[in-house]
Amino acid sequence: MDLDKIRIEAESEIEGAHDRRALEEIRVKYLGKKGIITSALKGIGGLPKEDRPAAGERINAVKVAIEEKLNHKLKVLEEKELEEKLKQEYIDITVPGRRPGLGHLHPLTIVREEITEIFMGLGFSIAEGPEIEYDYYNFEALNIPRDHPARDIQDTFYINDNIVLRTHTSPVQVRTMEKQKPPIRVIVPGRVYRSDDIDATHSPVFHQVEGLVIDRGVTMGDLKGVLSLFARQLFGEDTKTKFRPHYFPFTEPSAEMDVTCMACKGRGCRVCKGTGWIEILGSGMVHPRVLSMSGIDPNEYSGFAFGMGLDRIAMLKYGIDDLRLFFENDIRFIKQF
Ligand code: 2U9
Repeated sequence: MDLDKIRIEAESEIEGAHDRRALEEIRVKYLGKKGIITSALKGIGGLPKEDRPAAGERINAVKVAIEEKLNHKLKVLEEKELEEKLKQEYIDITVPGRRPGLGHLHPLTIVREEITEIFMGLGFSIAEGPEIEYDYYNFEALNIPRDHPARDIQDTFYINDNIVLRTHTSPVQVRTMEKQKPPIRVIVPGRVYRSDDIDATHSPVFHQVEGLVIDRGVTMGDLKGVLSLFARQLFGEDTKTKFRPHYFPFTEPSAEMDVTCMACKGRGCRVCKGTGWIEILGSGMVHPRVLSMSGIDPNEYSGFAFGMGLDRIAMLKYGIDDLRLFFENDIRFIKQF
């Protein structure tokens, strides 16, 4: 048996092993139970007695050499495997992160906040109340009797005889008057409901901002001053206002306020139908009967109230021609504001 040849062959096989499995196969081939070296060692017994020690020594030397070579190669392969694994798991921490998509305020939210900010700057606080409301707060307490056309079954969503979906945010002011002694300065933004068919300017759900001021000696002059200042802050300093007499059951006298058309600066255009003016809100001095029904003495106190459609104002401000866009939640629309 040519031990040198075995050693050289084993060493070259070890050198050529590409992975740990191949290396293990080589180990079994030479050093396993039935391996070449193991068999050689077993074969020593068959030699003449005097040759055995020398043969044993030579075979062992080859065994040790192969073992060392195997161990060395194992280390090399383990290092190579680790390196490859690390290369695969490498994370490039310098790659710019992926920005999560940011949300965006709805145009109605933007305009609502703008309006409430203006009134908060004038000392108003924000009041809120239920959208499902008693008939009493929505109608009766606002001087809208049972037979009033505003109560028409066609306009109002009735839950039952006594409960409705509020048709305006006014019941919140009634609740405020019951709870709070004057002076009262509240602004009431909220969702309201009317049984309208849907088109470019109507929706069964829409939004209002209403306000109420009550104190001793409040006059129509205060109403005009506050609402004109509001219009100038919302639409720009050179906005003019005009008050036209109107009728509401809950205010007396009542007036609608027009502002110079924001689309044509008052010159006359399609938006203002050539008039140069746009109607923006309703207002009036709170009806004495409304005050007394909520426990406020009309001989001691007076006040004014106003109401505006938030959807309509947002449409005018941004030049949106279809109300339905507000409710469709198309991100391409929302993102423009
Ligand atoms: C109380 C007393 C009085 C609220 C008012 C209006 C005039 C008004 C409309 C504008 C367009 C509603 O969205 S709209 O259809 N509102 O014109 N609202 S005065 O008056 C009140 C409210 C509460 C206790």
